[in-house]
Amino acid sequence: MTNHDVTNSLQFRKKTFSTVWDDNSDGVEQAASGARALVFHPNISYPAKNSQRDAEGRIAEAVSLSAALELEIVSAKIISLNKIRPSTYLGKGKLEEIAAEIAFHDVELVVADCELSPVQQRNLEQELKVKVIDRTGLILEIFGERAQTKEGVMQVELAHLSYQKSRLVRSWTHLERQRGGFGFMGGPGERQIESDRRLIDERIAKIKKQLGSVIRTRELHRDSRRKVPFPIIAMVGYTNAGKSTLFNYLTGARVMAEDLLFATLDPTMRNVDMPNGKKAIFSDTVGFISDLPTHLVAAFRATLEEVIEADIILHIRDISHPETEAQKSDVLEILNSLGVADDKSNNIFEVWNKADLLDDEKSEIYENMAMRAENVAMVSALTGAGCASLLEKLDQELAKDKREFNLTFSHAEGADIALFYKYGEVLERKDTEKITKITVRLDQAAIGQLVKMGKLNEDGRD
Ligand SMILES: Nc1nc2c(ncn2[C@@H]2O[C@H](COP(=O)(O)OP(=O)(O)OP(=O)(O)O)[C@@H](O)[C@H]2O)c(=O)[nH]1
Ligand SMILES: [Mg+2]
Repeated sequence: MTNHDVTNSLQFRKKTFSTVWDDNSDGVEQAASGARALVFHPNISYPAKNSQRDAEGRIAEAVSLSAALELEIVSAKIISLNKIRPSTYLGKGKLEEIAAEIAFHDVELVVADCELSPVQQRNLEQELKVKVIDRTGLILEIFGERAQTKEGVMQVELAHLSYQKSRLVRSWTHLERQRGGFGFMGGPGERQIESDRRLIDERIAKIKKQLGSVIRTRELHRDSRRKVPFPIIAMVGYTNAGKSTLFNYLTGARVMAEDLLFATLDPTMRNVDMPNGKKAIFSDTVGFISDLPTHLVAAFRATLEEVIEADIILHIRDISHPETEAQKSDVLEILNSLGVADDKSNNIFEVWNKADLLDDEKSEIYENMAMRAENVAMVSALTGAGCASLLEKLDQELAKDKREFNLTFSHAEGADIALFYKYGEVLERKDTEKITKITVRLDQAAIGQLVKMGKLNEDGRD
């Protein structure tokens, strides 16, 4: 096989199970959507992990993830385990139980809500005689389906490749299957692994280079945004928290908002007219999830860079979700790992969304808490309740690092006055026959720009 062939076969194909399915593309399409799936979540008694979540919540999330791929879930199970078997993950008894379910429900695919080693995946497939996909594989597939922009597609492919690379160890791999090999007959030889790894590395390097130029374009855009000094408000949050719904409500955009995990992948930005008469740029982006594969976080770093630069990080939470606290810690953990923020960061503002779903009692409790907290607003993105007050609070928040200047202009300086109107918030204006005096509130970005233009110095104007 030539280099070219393998590189092509590695190309991330939309709407396919490229990690788990054979190379029969026709069958792939069919199997991917509507495949009859069994989903299981292993509940491991030791070590107790992530105690904030219970197994019920976990399996519910795994089912939602599977539904996001349009699988037909015919069975969802919590499987209690004392320990993980290195070879098959599950013990013999559990395997038999699952095999019986597979036969009974005519299952075509097993979704394991955990991380499987390549060997475990292979052995499970051999034992159960159906395809097996783990959590990372599942999320990668969803991302692959959602990616719309060139950048999104590249990022997902990058994530996919590093995932594949990490699995090229003494095991049968997708690559080998695609080669038309008899995957179940044993692993590829060392030389084969080496050459696969090299091909993947080459492809990774190529994508990184392409992504690099996208990132530079993005930086140019960001620079030009800085020249129009509107503050940037980056929306982050757990998947399905309602980011896109809120974004659409505030901006009048029509980003896909659905009861679907990872409905949004590619970032979108839009202006919002704030109550103070100025604009702010809101950005909607990919949602987070617990145990987000590190490959994915890394691949989406460039996208999330907007978040790093944001004036305010707007953390949208589904306050009606039974695991809203666990989701919050997951989001903070990911922000932390990206070097964006931690729970002490003072530019995080929480939006408690889906307030309409709370019962009266909870609603009152949360409302009181939100009122006392400085950086919290309770809203319903669906009905719009609380959104006006959210924007007011964001205005106040943005005003925090602003400074007020009292400036005097001659009548010949009309253009300069207009400039201050554009860049800042004119709080007061007095016109006399000879001069105009204004009090203007400027944020740091605007001050920087105006100083650069020679229209302002730290004490005001010359
Ligand atoms: N009842 C109610 N439902 C809401 C509210 N906000 C969002 N939803 C619903 O929650 C689901 C998810 O909303 P999205 O806006 O797509 O969520 P998201 O955070 O953008 O999700 P991802 O893009 O998947 O990360 C949709 O079915 C929305 O209609 C709300 O305030 N109240
Ligand atoms: Mg969304």
